[in-house]
Amino acid sequence: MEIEKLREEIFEEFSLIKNLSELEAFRVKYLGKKGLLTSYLKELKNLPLEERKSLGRELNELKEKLEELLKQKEREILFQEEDRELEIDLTLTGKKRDLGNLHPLTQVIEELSQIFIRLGFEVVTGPEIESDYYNFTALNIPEWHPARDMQATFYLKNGALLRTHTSPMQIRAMLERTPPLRIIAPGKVYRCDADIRHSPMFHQIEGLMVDEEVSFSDLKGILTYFAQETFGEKTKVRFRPSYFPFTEPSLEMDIGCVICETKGCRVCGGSGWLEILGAGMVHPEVFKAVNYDISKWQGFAFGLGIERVAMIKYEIEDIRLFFENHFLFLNSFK
Ligand code: 2NL
Repeated sequence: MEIEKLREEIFEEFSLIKNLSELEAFRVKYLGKKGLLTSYLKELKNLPLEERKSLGRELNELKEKLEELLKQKEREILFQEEDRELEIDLTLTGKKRDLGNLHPLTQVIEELSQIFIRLGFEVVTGPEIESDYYNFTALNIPEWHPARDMQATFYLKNGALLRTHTSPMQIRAMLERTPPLRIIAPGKVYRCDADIRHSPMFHQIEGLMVDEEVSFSDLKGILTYFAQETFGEKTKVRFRPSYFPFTEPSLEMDIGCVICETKGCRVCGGSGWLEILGAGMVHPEVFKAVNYDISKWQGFAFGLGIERVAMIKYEIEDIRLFFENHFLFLNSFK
């Protein structure tokens, strides 16, 4: 047997190994239990002593060398495979991800809140499940009032209810603080009602200002400023006398129709005006309920529906669009 030739052949074959399975086949072929080198080594005992010595040394050296080379090769192949997995094509274009946006009603709540924050009002929020006392009694809403009816208000089994306006939050805030105060209370409210203009859940912002000298003209000035910030500086406003149990005197504010500018059209039903909010001077009975001295403190309050403002601002005809969450509708408020 020519050991030189064998070595050359083995190394030649070794250099062609490309992957782990070829590597394993090679190892079995030469170094396995029945491998070529293994059987040569076993046959050494049949040779004369001199030959056995020199050939034995050479075969063992070859075996050790191969074992070392195989270990090295295995590591090389594993590294290559890892590299291939990590390969990144830096010339690829990036993945475009759609950005989300706030719900249109959330956007309107934030916009209106900002207007009042600029005027020194603070935002307060609180529970949607309320007691009869905070939602009605403290607000001077009498027992016989239709709002207290089962048909108008959602009652819970334990006698609590879903707030029908955000006023109870104003009561809570007045009890927690001492005047002077300026607060707005935005949030969800609930009424037993559903058609194209009513949703059983909708949103309100109420405002309340209490100080030693707060007049009806302060109220009119602030509401006019609010209307012009929200609908444009040329927006006309008008005030009509009205009635709420918790204010006296009370008023409602209209704005000149945003479509026809008071000429009369389909949107304003031909009147030229759109109802925006209700307001008034806080009723003495409400101040008594929170232990404010009515000979010292006066205040005004107002309340408006967020959906209504959003529908006028964005010319939306059906309130249900806000709650159906169609992608095309929501995406148009980016
Ligand atoms: C409307 C009318 C209004 C109030 C809400 C209020 C709250 C307290 C005391 C007095 Cl704690 N008033 N809130 C006053 C007048 C009108 O809302 O049409 N809202 C949609």
